[in-house]
Amino acid sequence: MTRIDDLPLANLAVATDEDGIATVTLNRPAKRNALNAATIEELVTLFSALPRAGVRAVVLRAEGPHFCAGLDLVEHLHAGRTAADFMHVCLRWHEAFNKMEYSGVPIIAALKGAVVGGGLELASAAHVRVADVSTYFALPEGQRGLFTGGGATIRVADLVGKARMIDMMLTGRVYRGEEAVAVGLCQYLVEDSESKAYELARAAAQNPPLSNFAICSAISHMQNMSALDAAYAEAVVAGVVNTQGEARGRLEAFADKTAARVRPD
Ligand code: 1HE
Repeated sequence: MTRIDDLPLANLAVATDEDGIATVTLNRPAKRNALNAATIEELVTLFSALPRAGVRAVVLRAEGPHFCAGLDLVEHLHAGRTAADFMHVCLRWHEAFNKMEYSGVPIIAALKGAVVGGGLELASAAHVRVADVSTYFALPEGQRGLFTGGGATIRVADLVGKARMIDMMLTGRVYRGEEAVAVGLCQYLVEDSESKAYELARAAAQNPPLSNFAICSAISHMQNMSALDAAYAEAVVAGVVNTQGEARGRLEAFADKTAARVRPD
């Protein structure tokens, strides 16, 4: 088992509680949690170790009033990167965000303030997004003379569709509130995104880890497959998950009528 609480992190902070809920904090509020190269390396390190750390769910939150301002534009300005250099920067972003999306551990993002550019790419690598009334989403790359490089063409397009993503990038359109929920940028809009994120993380943590592993990795993998291969992979995954010991006890509880029934609130 890997210990993640002791990892040498500066731009992130991590703490795990006794229920196995890890809190990962973007901890660069003076720079609005802009993603510099060092922060991306910390995300790679952390999310490489996290699936083997016995963590049952993650709340991804931020210090300060903004979730994340995206690419560190000042670092990028001064770094004098070549095209090849920036391609490698993007590959590290992909490494970090793929580690998250395919981790097999539920990641619930507690959003607030700006979730823009690379900040939206980061949020879209989480499995559930919870916004509050201060949260707003944008892809200002076009206005900055840039293009997305952290997976937005895959994940944001997947959330909102190609036409909306192109509109956001061309015109700087900002989504917030109920409209952001309606277009798929977030699944919840609440007063307090952090407390809702913990509530969701604790609910997810009640599921057997093997079920969550399948939910938080297999669905993403299957989206990369042909329908025929995805159906085959689904059968294989279900064969393993649906015959696990932890399922048996839950099925017995249903059969003997001690398990909770599915009801509307
Ligand atoms: C930054 C960054 C940043 C703030 N890189 N340093 N992303 C953007 O285009 C968004 C850019 N940021 C903003 O629009 C605003 O900063 C915010 C709306 C997020 C916040 O506004 P505000 O008024 O609270 O803060 P501020 O005064 O603009 O910034 C405070 C400090 O944070 C300041 O540093 P200081 O040393 O002068 O105090 C800013 O420079 C710093 N800061 N945002 C660097 N993004 C893989 S490709 C991905 C491509 C993209 O992500 S493009 C979208 C980039």
